[in-house]
Amino acid sequence: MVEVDLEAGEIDWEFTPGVLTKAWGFNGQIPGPVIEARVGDVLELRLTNHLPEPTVLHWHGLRLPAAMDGTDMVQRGIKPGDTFTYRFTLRDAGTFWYHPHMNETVQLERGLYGALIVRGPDEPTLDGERVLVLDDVKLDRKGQIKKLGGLIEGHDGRQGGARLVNGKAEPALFMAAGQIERWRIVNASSARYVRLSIGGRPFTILGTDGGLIDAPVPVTEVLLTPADRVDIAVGPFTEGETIAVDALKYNRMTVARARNESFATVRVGPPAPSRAVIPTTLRSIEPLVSGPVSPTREVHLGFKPSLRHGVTFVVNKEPHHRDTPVKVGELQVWDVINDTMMDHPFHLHGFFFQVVEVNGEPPAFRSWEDTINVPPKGRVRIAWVADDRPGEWMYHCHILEHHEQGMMGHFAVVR
Ligand SMILES: [Cu+2]
Repeated sequence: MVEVDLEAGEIDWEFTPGVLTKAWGFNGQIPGPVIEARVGDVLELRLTNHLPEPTVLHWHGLRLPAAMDGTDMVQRGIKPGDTFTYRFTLRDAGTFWYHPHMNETVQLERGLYGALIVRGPDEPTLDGERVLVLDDVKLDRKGQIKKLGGLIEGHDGRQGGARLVNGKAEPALFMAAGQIERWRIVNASSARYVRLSIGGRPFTILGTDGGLIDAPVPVTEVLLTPADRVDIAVGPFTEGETIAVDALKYNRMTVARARNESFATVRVGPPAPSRAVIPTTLRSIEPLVSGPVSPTREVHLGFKPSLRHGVTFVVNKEPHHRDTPVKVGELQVWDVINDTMMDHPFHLHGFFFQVVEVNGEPPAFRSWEDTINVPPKGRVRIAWVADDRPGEWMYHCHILEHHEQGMMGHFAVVR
């Protein structure tokens, strides 16, 4: 059993050196503490709310009972001063995260989020591991969190100028020469897409949302939408090198123009021996779908005119769409169709899916995901099977402003 006490409350936090910002954190820090456990452990987490408003805690990516999913569908908000205990078994290895699922555009922007690491029996051996939680925050001239809102923010989602790694703006990361590290990366941004580059150097994808992928994939960049996770093997580098960890320009068709931006710098120190071994097979992932298949439903991500926002974001033409039930054990093949001219990260609660096709093409590798980018006017086919966890579940765009406006669907899983 892993027991954790979390207290959500107001804190003064130094996002940028020398400036104290009024923010919200778990246990006085941003991000909240990294929760570490092993597959099969029971997590018992007592959350005490010292915020001036109610909150609930969602366990992003975890296969848990519906009642523990931490949304306003399955639980009442935890009132200021109250404590709620979340208790569930950690069934899968991977890099997950926790964040409020209430007034998210405020609660996440102010700093309420943290990583949850679950280790399996067969993890690859690397020389070190770091958890890097990426975020951005929009500060005013006094270094305080800027008031939320406005038409552009409602459309683009909120993107801030201060780019944070583990709650600090553009930090230096110190690494020994000659070593290969495992970086577990979480994108906790409200809306920012991070097209991650490590000085243009090659690195290796080991895992995504739902843990290890089937085989390591060498790349020079990887796209993390809001809520995405990726595990990568980084290095080896040479003593004295300075390497930029950047988000390369990614045009997700926003009003604001995309550009290259820095998140951190790697400074390479004296060499240390390496014992890193990355096996050629990481895990066996059986495909849920082989050959031609027709979708069992379509989920249309769209927009509608709105007086308040200019446009408002919806699913199947309605905000907070009520979708049809999903039967336990029945193969789901969903076509998630983007009817808009901008990208949307689609997130399914409580269950992993496989990506079958993106715009008709199979994905580059086999993986389990809970969040996938749906390109403008694009179509992503996913496959998944609900295991026996009936209850109320949901899916939504993970650009928090779009989610808030109603780009989401509720559905029941039934026996
Ligand atoms: Cu969206």
